[in-house]
Amino acid sequence: MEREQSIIEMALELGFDMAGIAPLAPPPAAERFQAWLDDGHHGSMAYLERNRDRICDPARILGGGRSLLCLGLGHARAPVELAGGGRVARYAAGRDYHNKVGKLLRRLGRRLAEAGLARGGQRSIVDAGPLLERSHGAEAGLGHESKAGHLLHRTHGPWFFLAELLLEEDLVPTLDRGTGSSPLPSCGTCTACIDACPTGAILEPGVVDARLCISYLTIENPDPVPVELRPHLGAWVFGCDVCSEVCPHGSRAPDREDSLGTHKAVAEGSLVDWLECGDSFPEVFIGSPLKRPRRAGLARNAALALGNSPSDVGREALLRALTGDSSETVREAAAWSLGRAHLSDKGVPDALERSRRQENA
Ligand code: B12
Repeated sequence: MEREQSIIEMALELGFDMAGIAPLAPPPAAERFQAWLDDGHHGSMAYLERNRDRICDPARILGGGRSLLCLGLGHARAPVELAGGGRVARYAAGRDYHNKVGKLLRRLGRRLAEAGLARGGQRSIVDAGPLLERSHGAEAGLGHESKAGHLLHRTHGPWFFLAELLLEEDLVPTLDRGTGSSPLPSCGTCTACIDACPTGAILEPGVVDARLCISYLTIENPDPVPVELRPHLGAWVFGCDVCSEVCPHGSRAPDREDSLGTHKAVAEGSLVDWLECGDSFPEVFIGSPLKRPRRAGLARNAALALGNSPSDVGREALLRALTGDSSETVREAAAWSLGRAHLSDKGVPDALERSRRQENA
């Protein structure tokens, strides 16, 4: 059996849902990526700017690297909602995928080396590495680039993670060998994702302005969420799945809830718990991707979501956060939510006035 075919079969046997080979060369979308950075669409994600050169020329990541084994793992599951309200992006509801996929990648690397299929050095990357994963994934035949910027797979639609093994082995790219999965039909005239995005973050097909994307605003952005965008966050407290949910290509994706499970903080927590978790944050969210925005970021998001879906218990928690939270960003988010949803409730205008004076003192 050919070396390339054996490598791909080994990846699938180990549990990946898709695998393909691309050259370890500049990604086809390198120019689009540079333009995206130049336009400032990355917001405060400085690591993308810092890694610009390596992202555009990934051979620099592994000196002597020749090939890129691109892999995908499905993560579709039913919508995830906290008890009492608050939505979490589906990929983040369970254990941290970086750990699971990272382990799988390293195991695959070891097996390939043991079988003599990948000699020399290798490096594994999941998400955080300096690589334009979707562009390489498309080149390796895993799927088709969508108007929302996703890579769409024939079966999993947008609901899969990408990961890569950089190899020194010189391998024939999947598409050159004519064995790549047949390409998906393109988005065609469908604009469901562009139309549905609550904040208009998809500026044109394939161009997402992260600064408007709810995923960025609730996960990566350490600052206050711009006031005009807050109502559009709705119930999203971590990430957003709207552009994936409306994509017709995702409707047949197999359910993978069991793969990462549901983290206790999601299964048993509420927006109020998340707003008030305080010093227990590291313990409560251990092993979960929800740690990414840190305690104040997640509490800020919970405060805003409570303002977008008012309740009595939410109002009491917001009043406590208004004066008691150690983060100015959280206190300010609580003030906004109380002003938006509870201004006519007894005691709220006074509490807001007192806190305004305190903040200005
Ligand atoms: C930074 C980042 C973000 C940022 C910016 C997103 C963005 N669109 O650029 C924010 C925080 C907003 C984000 C959000 C999400 N992300 Co993200 N993110 C990344 C990261 C780390 C880098 C992406 C990047 O460099 N963006 C810059 C732009 C220029 O690159 P790009 O979007 O990949 O470029 C492609 C498209 O724009 C498209 N394209 C460009 N022009 C055109 C023109 C046309 C006509 C068309 C059709 C397409 C097209 O082609 C480009 C190359 O393939 C990658 C991991 C990685 N290392 O690549 C994950 C990654 C892209 N994210 C991922 C996920 C799952 C998400 C979310 C769904 C999470 C969520 N539920 O909240 C959302 C989806 C939002 C969206 N519609 O993009 C997955 C995507 C998997 C997949 N099947 O596509 C990745 C690959 C992580 C992973 N390892 O699985 N993300």
